[in-house]
Amino acid sequence: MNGAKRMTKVALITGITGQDGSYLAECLLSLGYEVHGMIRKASTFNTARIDHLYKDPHDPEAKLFLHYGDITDSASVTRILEDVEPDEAYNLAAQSHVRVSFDMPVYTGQVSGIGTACMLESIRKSDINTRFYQASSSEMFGFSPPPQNEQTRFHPRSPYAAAKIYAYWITVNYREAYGLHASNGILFNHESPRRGETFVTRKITRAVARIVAGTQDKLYLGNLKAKRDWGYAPEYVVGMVHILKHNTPDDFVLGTGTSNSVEEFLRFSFEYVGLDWNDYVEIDSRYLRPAEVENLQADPSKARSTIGWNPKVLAPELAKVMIDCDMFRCGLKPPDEGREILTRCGLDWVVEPIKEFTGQEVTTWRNPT
Ligand code: NAP
Ligand code: G4F
Repeated sequence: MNGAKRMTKVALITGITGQDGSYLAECLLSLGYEVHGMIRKASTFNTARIDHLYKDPHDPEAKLFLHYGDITDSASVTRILEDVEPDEAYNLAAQSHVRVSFDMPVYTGQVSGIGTACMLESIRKSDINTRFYQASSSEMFGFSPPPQNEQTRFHPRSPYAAAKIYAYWITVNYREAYGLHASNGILFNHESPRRGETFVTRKITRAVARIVAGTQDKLYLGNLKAKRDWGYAPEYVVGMVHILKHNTPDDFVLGTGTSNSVEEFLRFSFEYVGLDWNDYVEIDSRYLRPAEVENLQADPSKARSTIGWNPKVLAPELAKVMIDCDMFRCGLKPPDEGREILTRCGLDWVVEPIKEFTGQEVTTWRNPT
């Protein structure tokens, strides 16, 4: 059986090419794990966020291994699980864009909902001793008023949220029915310089950099009144690891406990570079959603008291970290307060793999836990 015969811990990450997958891979590698990731076959390269971690598998130093698969293809899921025999499996794969889920409701259900059942059933059948993490979402709370915690009623407002609620409950079900060590991390929004460009924070910070660079005039957005509990993604992947280290499988809300509107995020992003957002932002109804989640704010007290997880970076600082990085990417000299913020928060182990940002070719991490 896995685990008993190995000295090195082995982790499998689905969604390793995404924002969280890349930070989680770095985090686990820095903790000495051998990390395996499922990647999708695409006609173009989709590994930009993890390229700096990859070494040829023939290199004796290689600790990161990639496997082609798809979370909806149970044959590939089973093959990878049986080959890797992970001690820990982190299921981060998803169609994760809420607005897009209204355009692709069936596909979103297959990937973000049924995909989780594929993983769990493969683990159960193969009898591998694996701790399982499911990337659940605060979006599941939907209409329920804040603060939201593990007891708050789910009321989905999108096909994405409905799919994630299925995934949440199938994870609980496999824990209760088969005794799997299966846990849900119910994560509130978390962002970073690696955030996809179509999520609102990155859309804003990228636009700020481009406006300063003179390559963009306007920023078109949807609902500015919606409020979110925005945290810093590298802190959340440490939370994921803590959730699986906890000997009792359980469900945990991770969030900062604070909340800001999109309009507030706009204000402090533009103010960081001395601009007024009102001069640049226009509303475009194509970015409105058929149903909206208006107000998310975590009550993370269970995670704080049970697994000792306590995030430090709040939205105004997060915006600065992201803008610094987006300005470097545009070839600009940013205000550069981000680095100091991360050091003050004890997060100087996170270094973006952007040569201009760090002066280094690759990410270097200290042990993050
Ligand atoms: P992301 O950047 O969109 O990454 C999603 C990952 O899933 C990518 O690696 C993507 O691969 C992969 N994927 C998509 N469809 C797949 C399929 N059919 N088979 C295998 N892999 C597939 O998302 P993220 O922000 O890192 O979030 C990670 C997870 O946490 C997601 O499940 C998301 O729903 C959940 N979550 C995120 C937040 C947040 O604020 N970030 C909050 C709560 C929950 P490609 O690169 O090939 O597209
Ligand atoms: O950045 P968003 O697209 O994130 P959203 O919908 O909250 O979802 C993210 O967080 C979830 C956790 O709660 C994750 F589960 C999910 O995978 C994803 O990571 O939108 C945030 C808010 C929304 O209210 C949206 O209506 O910003 C509003 N918004 C306003 N204008 C916009 C825009 N969102 C986007 N993406 N683009 C706009 O132009």
